[in-house]
Amino acid sequence: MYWQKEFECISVDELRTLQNERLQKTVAHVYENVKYERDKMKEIGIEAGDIKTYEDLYKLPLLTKQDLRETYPYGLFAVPNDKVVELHASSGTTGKQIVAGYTQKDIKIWGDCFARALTSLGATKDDYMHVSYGYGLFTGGFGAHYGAQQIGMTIIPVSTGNTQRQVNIIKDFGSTFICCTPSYALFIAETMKEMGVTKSDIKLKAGLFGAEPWTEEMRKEIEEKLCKAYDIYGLTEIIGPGVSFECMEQTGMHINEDHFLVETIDPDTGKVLPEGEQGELVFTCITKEAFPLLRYRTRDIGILKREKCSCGRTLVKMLKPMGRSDDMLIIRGVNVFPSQIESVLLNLGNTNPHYQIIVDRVNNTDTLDVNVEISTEIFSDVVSSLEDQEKKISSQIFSILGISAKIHLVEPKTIPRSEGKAVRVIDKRKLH
Ligand code: DLL
Repeated sequence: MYWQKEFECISVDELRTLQNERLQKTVAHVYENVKYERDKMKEIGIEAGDIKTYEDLYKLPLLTKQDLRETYPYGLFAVPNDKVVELHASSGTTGKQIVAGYTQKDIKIWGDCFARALTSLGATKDDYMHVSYGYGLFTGGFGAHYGAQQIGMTIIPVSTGNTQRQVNIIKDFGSTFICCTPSYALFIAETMKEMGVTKSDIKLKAGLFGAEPWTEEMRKEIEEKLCKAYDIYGLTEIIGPGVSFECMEQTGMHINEDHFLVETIDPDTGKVLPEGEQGELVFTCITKEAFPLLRYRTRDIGILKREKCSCGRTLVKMLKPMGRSDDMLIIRGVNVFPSQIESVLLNLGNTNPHYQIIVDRVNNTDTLDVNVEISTEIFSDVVSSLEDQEKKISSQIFSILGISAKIHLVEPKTIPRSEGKAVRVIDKRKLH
């Protein structure tokens, strides 16, 4: 099922024409209304009229989080305040928050983007949409809400927290779709088990999970314990959730390319890479009015795949982001993404997907410790062989990453749960 078939299944030629038209219009809008961007363009000797097609994109300067901080809070807004109907923000881990503004039209576009994700999974107005993303400045709750609202689904805006109550609501209200972070989905499943609620007691058909990286192994766990699990991606700076979404094929997320142009670049040199090569994702908004960022560097590392999808959509797919280039840990010189460690843990079975990676520096040498919860059954059964298990995990990590890690198997429920994005890494090194 499609929400806007004419755009989701558009031919590549038609798409390019549409993108070029929209790009020209947006660049002109930004050039006219955002002094900061205009100055940046002038500095390198270009003006709006120089950007005519998709191929000219590379001429535009790249925008970074630093530019957003320098213009905090409204310096990159392209419309006056009376046209802005809503603000969202992302706190990030360091520095000032990023503030994004929306006009009424931008909100409609956002809703359409999320509605495409939901309809691709078969959602209709007969469905009950359980939203456990946080409502507030975070874009998760409202993005899911606006999408479901456009479809006419029955929205249950639970937001985060009070997980037992969430389980009761899922069961009693008959939620058929759910949205939350993948780590919270597992927490809900765990709570269900404790409450004696089984999968057959609930009606969930599918969940749209995102806002943090997650692995195929984690998908398997969620599907076993809760419902079919689909990925959804986005970031506050571009629009929020719905920049791209997974269809039922589950082989990557279709980017809503009629709204957002995508490039991959080499994160070190900024050079544009050919489609299909792994690199940093860069987005350009071509329909937004209030906060239309041009060539925004996401720091997310991804791969683009343009191929015929069995769902009929022609929109390019991005493979699950492997992590962010700024979340990447460099441990004893080796680049490590937390998701690589997660894969090892979940592949081994009998560990829970609850873990924390602790990096420190002792006597000028980086140390890597991983606390991992194991299931209750295993913990009480094999206490004597815990050490063997720890060694096994450590040697797996060594064979994949080439660095040694100290593994600590810990009792179930000792690693703090998060209702939003999980905190997977504690870096105690004072390197910044
Ligand atoms: O997390 C928007 C969102 C809400 C997306 C709900 C999906 C669902 P921010 O808080 O600005 O916005 O964080 C954006 O989160 O740059 C990625 O690093 C990461 N991220 C988002 N979705 C995914 C995903 C929201 N599906 C940052 N897989 C992005 C991996 C993701 N990482």
